[in-house]
Amino acid sequence: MKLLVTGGAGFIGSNFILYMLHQHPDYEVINVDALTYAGNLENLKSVEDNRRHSFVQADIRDARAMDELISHGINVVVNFAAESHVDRSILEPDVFVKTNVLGTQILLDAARRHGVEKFVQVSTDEVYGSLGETGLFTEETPLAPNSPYSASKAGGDMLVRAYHETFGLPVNITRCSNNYGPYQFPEKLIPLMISKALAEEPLPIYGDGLNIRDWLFVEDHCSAIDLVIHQGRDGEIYNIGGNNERTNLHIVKTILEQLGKPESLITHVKDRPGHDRRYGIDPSKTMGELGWQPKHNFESGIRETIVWYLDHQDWWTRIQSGAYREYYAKQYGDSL
Ligand code: NAD
Ligand code: TDX
Repeated sequence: MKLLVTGGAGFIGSNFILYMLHQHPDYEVINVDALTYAGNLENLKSVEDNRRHSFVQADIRDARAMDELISHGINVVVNFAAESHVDRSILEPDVFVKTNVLGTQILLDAARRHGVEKFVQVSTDEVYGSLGETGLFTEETPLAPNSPYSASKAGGDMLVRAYHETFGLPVNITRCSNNYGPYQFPEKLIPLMISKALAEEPLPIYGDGLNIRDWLFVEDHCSAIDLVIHQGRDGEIYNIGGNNERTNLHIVKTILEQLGKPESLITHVKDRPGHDRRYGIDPSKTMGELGWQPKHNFESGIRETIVWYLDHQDWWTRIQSGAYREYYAKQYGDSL
């Protein structure tokens, strides 16, 4: 089996490549990534010499490059490549549409031309919008994206659906809740707060901090995608989540407590515009049809993650360089 993994130098993509190479000793993985600010080949250092993994630096918006790559006997495409950070989509929506919508369409076209056996679109619960105090997102929940990021992911999903209906391309869409774990870029809530707490800098909580996210350890997301590749019924959507709803304040207090830092570091800042209040995934279809079960509970997963960031300070301090600082200057100006 030959897999093309897009965005394989990012957080989830790199965890997925490590997982698949380990899980399937006869699979070959071709990793295509443009190496934007979020792509980091250091994540894949442990498979540098593995002959079943190869890396190609290219952009999914480059139709010629994607066609050439997929023409070489690719069985499965798993599309992780995306602009993934909601706050950046508020500052600069344009690249989100280009990569997440147009890039997806370019991949779909190449997959169709070369008859791939499965195209898996890695999407997000954010396409469903925001929940009230009760209820969960099912695969039938209408799409109601609220940020340029989630709107662009919903646009990509719609094209995936259309290529199945119109051209019979064998596709699946997975919609996962918030991931955490090793190699997550330190702009996302958990690694950002770990790095701020260690530096004893203010921890910026948007609004009242009572927004709820449904957290899943990244390896559990990878195992679900593996099952979707092999057992997903063509054209179906699969929601992925581990029933771990927590408020942002709870997450931040857990991190501070485990690092032995004071809660006085918590600083409430201006709320994110269009900030979704609550996400919660109903994973019963994925569990029932594919037999998926997450292995990590949140308490042990967050402990493991904090230890990983403590042990890999080099990894994230190197990232927090020039371009990272420029982004925060735009995001907060002088207010923090
Ligand atoms: P990430 O930002 O860490 O990684 C994205 C990767 O895509 C990077 O390596 C980047 O270089 C690459 N990339 C960006 N634009 C590209 C382009 N035009 N061509 C080729 N490569 C490009 O993101 P992540 O958190 O690993 O998310 C991966 C996927 O999973 C995304 O599609 C995201 O929407 C989805 N997702 C993420 C989460 C989460 O909690 N992080 C949850 C659900 C779904
Ligand atoms: O500094 C912060 N302060 C804060 O209060 C940051 C970065 C975030 N937050 C809040 C906003 C959210 O309610 O924490 C929550 C989580 O924020 P992010 O880590 O930015 O994640 P989120 O916006 O929920 O989106 C994530 O999950 C779904 C990923 O970034 C997406 O790619 C994925 O689709």
